[in-house]
Amino acid sequence: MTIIDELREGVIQGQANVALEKVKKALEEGYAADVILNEGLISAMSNVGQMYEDGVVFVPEMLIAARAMDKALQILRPYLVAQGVKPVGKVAIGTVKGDLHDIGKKLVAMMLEGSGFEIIDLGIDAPPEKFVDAVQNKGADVVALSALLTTTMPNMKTVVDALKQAGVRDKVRIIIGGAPVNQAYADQIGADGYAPDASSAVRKVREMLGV
Ligand code: B12
Repeated sequence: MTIIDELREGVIQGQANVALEKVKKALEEGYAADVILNEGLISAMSNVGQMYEDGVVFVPEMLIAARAMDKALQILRPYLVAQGVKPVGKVAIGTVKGDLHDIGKKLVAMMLEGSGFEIIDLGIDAPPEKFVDAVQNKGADVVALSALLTTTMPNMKTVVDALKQAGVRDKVRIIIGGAPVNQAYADQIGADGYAPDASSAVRKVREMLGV
């Protein structure tokens, strides 16, 4: 078993301290940061995503694995920057105005980050202007909207409309998610797509950007 295999296993098992230690060791052994990212962290998270889809693990295990990945990524990030590894795309993600639920949104953000995307986290209760700003001034390629309440779902459409009004709708792909929404709702409000969970969100965003 190589150090990369051990790292992958640590993330899959959600052992943050193991993941941290293995990333450090892999760097000491001379592995390039992008190899550690792709063959260790990203590979582990896509494994976890698949296990979730297959019903082998559930939300808590996925969250714990995502946290382990996140910790390991904090060590790796400066090395990735130094190596000039470019993110595969930039995603601005937020829970729409009026809505304070953030567990699902965080999970989606972590899985996307674990898959090589740069994340602009706009937080909870995010007004449309924040999404517009992320596209206009921060170079977001994708806007990802989360809502958990039937009463805040309409605020997703408000964001789509605000992006249109600001003249940037064509520059960006929009994906929505959260328990009360579905593909039909995405179509209805003029979003580009919907995903039911974090691992399919990664697949959908990749598909949208062709990466
Ligand atoms: C935890 C929780 C809370 C916590 C939130 C804490 C936090 N930091 O997030 C607290 C206690 C604060 C809370 C408050 C409220 N809540 Co609440 N809450 C929940 C609960 C139990 C779990 C939500 C959750 O975290 N699930 C786990 C995550 C992992 O799943 P998820 O959010 O669905 O996310 C996944 C997918 O949906 C998807 N996804 C999510 N976002 C996105 C985004 C994109 C772009 C994509 C692609 C995918 C995606 O991927 C995620 C990962 O797989 C749900 C019940 C439930 N079973 O869903 C009720 C629930 C959502 N809450 C509800 C209600 C009513 C409220 C309150 C109004 C209660 C009150 N009277 O005060 C307030 C509203 C506050 C507000 N303004 O937002 C209702 C909503 C009913 C409705 N039809 O609108 C629910 C359904 C409970 C119920 N059965 O009544 N809540």
